[in-house]
Formats: sequence, structure tokens, C-alpha cells
Amino acid sequence: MNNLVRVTKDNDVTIITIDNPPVNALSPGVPEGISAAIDAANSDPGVKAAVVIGAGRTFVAGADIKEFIKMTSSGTRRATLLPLLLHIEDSGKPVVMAIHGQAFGGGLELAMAGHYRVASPTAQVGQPEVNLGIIPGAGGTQRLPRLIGVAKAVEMCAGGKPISAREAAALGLTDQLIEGDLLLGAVAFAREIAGKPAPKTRERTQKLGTSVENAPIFAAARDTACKKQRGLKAPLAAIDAIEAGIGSSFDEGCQAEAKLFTECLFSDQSKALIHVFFGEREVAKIPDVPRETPAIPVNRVAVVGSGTMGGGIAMVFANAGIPVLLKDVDEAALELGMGKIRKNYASSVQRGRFTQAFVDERLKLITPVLNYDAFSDVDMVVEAVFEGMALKKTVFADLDRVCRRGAILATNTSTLNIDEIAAATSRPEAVIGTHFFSPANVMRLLEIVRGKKSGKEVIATCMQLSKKLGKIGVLVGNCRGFVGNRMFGPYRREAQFLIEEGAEVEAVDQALAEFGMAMGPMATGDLAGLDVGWRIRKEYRHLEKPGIRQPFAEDRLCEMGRYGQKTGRGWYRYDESRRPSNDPEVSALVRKWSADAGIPQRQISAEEIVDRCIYALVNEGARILEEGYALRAVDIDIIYINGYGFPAYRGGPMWHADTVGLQKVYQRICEFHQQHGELWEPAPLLRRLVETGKTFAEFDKEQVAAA
Ligand code: T1G
Repeated sequence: MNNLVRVTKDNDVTIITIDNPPVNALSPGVPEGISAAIDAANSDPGVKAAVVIGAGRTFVAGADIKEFIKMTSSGTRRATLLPLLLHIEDSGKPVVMAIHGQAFGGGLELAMAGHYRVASPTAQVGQPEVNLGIIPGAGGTQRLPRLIGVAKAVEMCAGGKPISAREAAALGLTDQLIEGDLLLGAVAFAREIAGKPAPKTRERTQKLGTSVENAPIFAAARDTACKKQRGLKAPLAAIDAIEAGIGSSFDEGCQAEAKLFTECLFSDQSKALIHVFFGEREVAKIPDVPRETPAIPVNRVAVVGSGTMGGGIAMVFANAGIPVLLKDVDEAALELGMGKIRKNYASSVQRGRFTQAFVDERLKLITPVLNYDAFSDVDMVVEAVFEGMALKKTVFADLDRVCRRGAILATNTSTLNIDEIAAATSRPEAVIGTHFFSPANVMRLLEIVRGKKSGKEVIATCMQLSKKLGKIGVLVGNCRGFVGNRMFGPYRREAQFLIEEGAEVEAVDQALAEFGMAMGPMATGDLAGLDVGWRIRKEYRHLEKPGIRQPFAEDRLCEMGRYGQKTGRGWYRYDESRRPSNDPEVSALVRKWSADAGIPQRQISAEEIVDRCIYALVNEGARILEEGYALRAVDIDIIYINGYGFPAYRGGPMWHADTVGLQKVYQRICEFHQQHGELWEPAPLLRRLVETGKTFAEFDKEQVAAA
């Protein structure tokens, strides 16, 4: 026993409590403590059975992921959990696992080594390892199919999604659901089964079936993994590990699993996904806004503007159970907005994401209004009107007049200056940017834009609220386009230049899709509407530096009314169900325009396409870091993965640059600088990191240390 694992007794039942806050990860000392506790129970003649339970909010959230970073950076392989789990399984006294909160990864593997499992109805169990680019490494791919069958085990290990305790009970993964006090219920259960044969999971092979029976299951699972988890290696490795166990002994299966686990763990994909795991938690930490900064209660909100964004934002609040007023200028606009909301909810029910009952409840929380009468009661307003400064200032002046003091006044602008908007009010400290991404009720990213005078409580509130809304909130500074869109500019600029220099539209998109982007830059433009960027470019034309090359093709397409999916034509042509097809007319038009502009045409490789687009992101990201508009390089990574479809298994643009090697990235950017001029001036921070042999990850560590 040690301070991570406590042993107590309830008469003839030993209670082993894992107490390693915050999530009882199986950090060094925990497996050893459990092993010693099992020995103590077995050597105590008065004991008939043992119960293993987690202290605090959860059972066990898995192995300690931090240990994996130590292993891959030192190249040393730590002892696995396998011996401990065999030790539990071979215990002379039956061991009951009592699950509440989460039994994830190594936590579920631990639970499956027990002879029985009981759970609270609200518990969740799962093998989410593939989300970290690895697979279960402590027998999970061998014990899980023994308990629930091959098909469901493949789904859980390759998909990585947890299941509820109720579903687990229905599958036979848990033996009893305990309403009320879990420990009491588990001890009573242990007394019931004490003295009965203690089934060893590894010996339960009835549900394994044969290779022939399972072959179609594995084939379908591989197909699904390639489609739904495009580019990710771990799901396929998880399927291989389960398949390797069919027709083999338990030990042979575990050896195959261990080999695949190690290959995954030392892969770039896993290092990137573990970076993302901790990154999604790191972005919540704001150096000058401590975690204990008081948050303003947000129990009632209002959204101004019921267009696509406004409607989506209203759904986000309603989905979180927060009543929301949705305001627009007239009945027609409101009816249109509410119609879109109802349609979105209907398709969520159709796709099984929500139940009709859930949707009915949510719709009751959205109140369409035509005036500001009830705005004095709200704790927060999100403005989502048309992207024009004059209109936004008018709305904020109104909000300043009608909202109570202390209410948060947020704007969903994606490009406009937060300080200028705030200046339209008498309370700039209450003004902040909450930049949702379309569709707002789906996209996880929330760029929280700090104005010069945004108050710390307002920032803290929005950061905490983002988690409640199921979003990942990332705090950014108030520069043009903030972080995401500011970087997206150079990325799409290079994509257009490549097309003007001879690349086909579909070749550019395909190269970046193969790199792992969820969608190519041209198709993304067509989806968002080419006119959105066109209008902004026209508004900022006066800021363009003379003599600097600007892409022209997209503006020309817009002048022809080709706005993308919404007009059936953009870079691609779209049929009535918005399926894209290449449009030879666009190729011909661009060839002509380029010839008129004297741009020589050439063959362009997929490698150049990827380098120019992705390194444009990296270079601009380095500028943003240097200027302090992003707190850390990892913040940029989390923004790009959750808002712009950057592949998580590459860790985000900044982590990707570190993985490629900053020296190599810098050299390539210098080449582009040579070839394409000033737009490719290397960012000073990038040059400095290369000169000092450092990485963006080390830059972050220094930032954290300096804060
Ligand atoms: N290891 C280390 N730290 C962890 C951790 C873990 N497994 N899980 C969470 N943390 C830290 C996290 O970084 C944060 O720290 C704090 O705990 C609270 O987490 C052998 C190989 C359980 C659903 O993938 O999904 O087992 O920021 O903010 O929102 O086969 O944490 O406060 O400093 O996320 O309530 C498999 C990972 C591991 C589950 C709770 N397990 N964790 O969510 O809190 S691999 C997982 C989660 C493995 C075996 C394999 C979530 C959670 P800080 P949080 P939360």
C-alpha cells in the first residue's frame, strides 16, 4: 500500500481505494499499490473478497499519459500493466471492480481483470486509446472481445468512443448496476459472490468465434476506419490486435498487442495526438487570468441576428440548457432563422444525434423576439449580425443602453476590430469577441478575442463557458483576422497562386486532402461562400501594399457571380444536392487570366502545393506568436485542428513544423522567399528558433516558465 492506494476493511471485505487525483491515472506507484493490496487481501484469513474503487470523481481514466511522453522522449520502455492484471485475475479471493465516472483505457483493462464489475448508472467505460494514436496495451484487445464479443470490441477499440454503464450491462461487460451508494452496493455484491467460482476473463473464450466467422467483421471495420478515421494508423492496429487474438492463446494475443502498441506509441501520429490531448487542456490556462478568477454566472443569454451564425449560436446555448432570446429586425427574418434551427434539429434527430424529446426541450429554450425589451434580464449577449462595422457599432450602442451593468457583450465578428466595436459602448471592459465557426452548433472551436479593455472576469467567464457549451475556447489577441483567419489568408493565397501558376483546382485540393486536411482550400472556399472573403478584401483593398502580388482568380470568379455552393458554381460546379464536379470552364478562365497577367505556366508537384500552403500557415503563425496574439504555439495547433480541419494526427501546423524540423521548414521558406518575394519573408521568431536550434514546443515551455 502507499499514499496512492488505500486499503480498508468492511468486516470480511477488503476495500482497495485508488486515490491519485484528478482522474486516478495509473501513474507509477498505483499498480504497485494495487498489487500489494491484493496480496494483503489474499493473506488475510478473515477476508472473503475484495472491492477496488476509485476515490473522487472517477474510477480510473487510464494509464498516465504523461509517462508516455517520458518514454518516447527517452526511448525507454516502462513496465506494462499486464503482470498486475494477471495477478488480480489469479487472486484466490474474488475481486469486484466498482466503477463510477470513467473506466477508460487502462482503467477498463484493470476492471476487466477483476472477476466481477459493478457500476453506477452514470458511469462510462471505453478504450479511447486510438484518440492518442495508440491501442490498448494491457490486454484490452484480448479481454474485451472475451466479455462482449468481437464485433462490439472492434467497434470500441477502433472507434475509441465510450459506452454508458447501461449499455455495458446489456453487453455483459458489467454484472450489476448500483443505484445509490456505489461502495455499499459493491461490498454487498462482493459478499454475495464470495465463495463462488471467480471467473477469469482470459479464460472466457466462448464469445471469440473463429477467424472465418470474424473475417467479415474485421473487413467491415477496416473499411469504416479508412473512411471515418482517414489517415489514422491506430484504429487499423487495434483491429489487427484483436484479430491476432482469434485462434491464438491469450499470451500470444497479448504479445501481438504489445508489439502493435509499441509501434504506435513511438510513432509521430501518437506523439502528435498526445500533444493535442494536453494542448486542449493547456489552452484553458491564461497566465494573467488565474483559474480562481471569479466567473460571471451565465444563466440567460440573448443572440442578436438569426442568420446562419446567429441561429447556430442560439442552438449551442439551448443545447447546454441555457434559455436564449433570439432577436432579429422583422418577422420574416425571424421566421427564416427559426425555420433553419428547426431544420437543423430535425436532421440531428434523423442522424440519431438527439432524441425528439431532447429537441422539443431545446426549442422551448429559444425565444424569438423583435425588440430589446427583455434584454435587461440577460447575463450575456452574442451579437451575430452582418459583418459591417457601422451596423455592429449601432447594435453595441443599443446593447449598452438596454443591458444591465455586469452583462457580457460579445461579438461573433470574424475579422473586425474588437476595440473599435467596444468603443461604441460606455463599458469596453464588458466587450469581448466570441468567434464561433460555421456551423456553430457543430464546430468545436471558439476563438475568444480579447480586446484591450476586456475584463478578466469576462475572459474567465467565456473560457469556462466554452467548456459548458461543448466547445474548446482559445484566447487570442485582437489583430486583423485574429489567429485562425489571419493564418488562413496566406494559406488560401498560396493555393490561388498555385492555380494561377498552372496547378489544377482539384490537384491543389487533392494534395492537401492527402496531407490530411478535412477539405481542400478551394472546396472550403466554395462551402463558406467565396463572396464572404471577396467582400472583406474589397473593404480592406486600401490596406494592400502596392507592388505586392495579390491573387486575382477568386475575385474574378466572384465578379461573375460564382460564389460557390450557394450559387451552384465557384471553383467547382455543384449539382442540386451540392455534389462537386471539376469545372473545365474555370481552368480555361484562369489560364487566360494568367496569360493576360504574364504568369508563366508550369507543372507543379503535390509536394510543392503542400509545402507552400502549410508553410504559409507556419510562417504566419510564427509572426502571430512573436506579436503576442496567440499565447502559445499549441494554441494555434488547437485552433487549426478544431476550426480549420487540420489533421490532429499531425498535431497542428506548429507541431507539424517541429516534427518536420524547423531547419528544413525554414530552408524551404527561404527558397520560396527567393522565388516569390516579400510575402515569404521568414518570420523573425522562426529564424531565431532555427539559429538557436529550438522548436516551437520549447518556445512554449519558455513562455510558460516566463509567465
Ligand atoms: N493521464 C494523465 N493525465 C490525465 C489523464 C491520463 N490518462 N487523463 C486526464 N488527465 C489530466 C488532464 O490532463 C487534466 O490535467 C486533468 O487530468 C483533468 O482532465 C494502458 C495505453 C477522464 C474524461 O485516453 O478523456 O490507458 O489540465 O480536464 O474534462 O492500454 O480527462 O488539470 O493539469 O480532461 O473531467 C487512456 C484521457 C490512456 C482518457 C475527464 N485514457 N482522459 O475529463 O477532465 S492510454 C484516456 C480523458 C491507456 C492502456 C492505455 C478525460 C476524462 P490538468 P480533464 P475532464
